[in-house]
Amino acid sequence: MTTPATSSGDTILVIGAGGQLGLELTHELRRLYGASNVVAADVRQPQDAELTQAGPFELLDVLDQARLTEVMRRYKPAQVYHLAALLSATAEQQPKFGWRLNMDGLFNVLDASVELGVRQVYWPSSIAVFGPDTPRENTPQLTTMNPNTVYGISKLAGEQWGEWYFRRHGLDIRSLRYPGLIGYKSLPGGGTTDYAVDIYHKAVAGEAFECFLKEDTYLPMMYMPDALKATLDLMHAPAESLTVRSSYNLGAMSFSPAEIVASIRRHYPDFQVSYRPDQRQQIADSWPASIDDTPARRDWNWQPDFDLDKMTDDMLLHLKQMQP
Ligand code: AKB
Repeated sequence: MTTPATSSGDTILVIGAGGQLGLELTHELRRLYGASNVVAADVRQPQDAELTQAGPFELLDVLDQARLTEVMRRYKPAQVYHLAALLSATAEQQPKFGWRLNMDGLFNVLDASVELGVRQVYWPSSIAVFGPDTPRENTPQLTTMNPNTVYGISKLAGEQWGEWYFRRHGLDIRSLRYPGLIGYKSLPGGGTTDYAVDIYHKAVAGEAFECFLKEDTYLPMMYMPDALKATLDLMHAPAESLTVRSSYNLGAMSFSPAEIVASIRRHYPDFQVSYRPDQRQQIADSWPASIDDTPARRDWNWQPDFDLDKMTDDMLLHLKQMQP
C-alpha cells in the first residue's frame, strides 16, 4: 500500500459504513488515520459494536440532504467515501427505490462535497456497468456498455455524472468498477455474486449448498484485502497520474461455481452442492466473465495478491476460527 495522502487531523466520512465493504474499509481507515478521525455513518445501527464505539458514528440516510449537509458541516470531512447503494438483485426487486437511492444519494453527496469543499470523494462502481453486448472475456476499460439492470444503469450514469462533476466543478472524485467482493467479516446483501460468500459459510458449517447460478457461470471476483488495497491505493495516487475519471476496471480472478466448489473440496472433500439457477442467472449472463484492467495497472500500479485457492485457504481459516 502507498503512503496515505491525507494529512494528519483530517476527517474522513464513510457513508454506508455498515455494509460489506464499508465495515472493513472503515476499520482499515481508522487503523491508518486514527479512529477519532474516521466518522462511520449508516442508515441502520450496525451489528458490529466496534464500528459505533471505536470512533464517531452517525445514523444517516443519504437521501436526507439536510441531515447529510448537517453531518458534513459538523465534521468538515476532507474525504468522503460514499458506499450506500442497493445491489443488483435487490434493485431489480425495487427498481424505483434502487434508482432513487443509487442516483439521488450520489447527487446529494456530490453537491454537498462541492458546496463544502471536500478534497476527495470515493464512489464505487461495478462490473454491472457492462451488459449483454459487451465482449465477455477480458472486457476492456472502454467498450460497448448497454447495461440491462437497474443497478448497472445507475452505476453507469453515476460514473458519467462523476466525470461531469470532475470537469465542471473540479471535484476530485475517484472510482473503481468492483467485481464480486468476497470477505469473511460480513455478509453481503442482494448481489448476484454473493453466492461466492455464502458458499464458504455453508462449507464451514458442514451444510449442503444450493447455488443460484449454473455451475459453469464465470464471473470476475476479488478477495476483500485486495479490494481494500485497490481502494486506498487509488485514493492515495497523485491526481495527475489518473487518466480515468469515470471508473477504473479492476480485475483479480475469474471463476465459476464449479471451480470454487473444487477449491473448497480441497479442505472439505464431502461438501455437497446442488444447482438451482434463478433470476440472478440472467444478470450474471449479462456481465463480463473476466476483466482487462490495464489502465489501473499502468496508472497506479494495481496488482492483486489473491487467486482462488489462496482466497479459499484464508476464508476457511478465518471462518473456522470465528465458529462458536
Ligand atoms: C452485485 O452482485 O450486485 C455486486 C456487484 C458485482 O456489484 N456484488
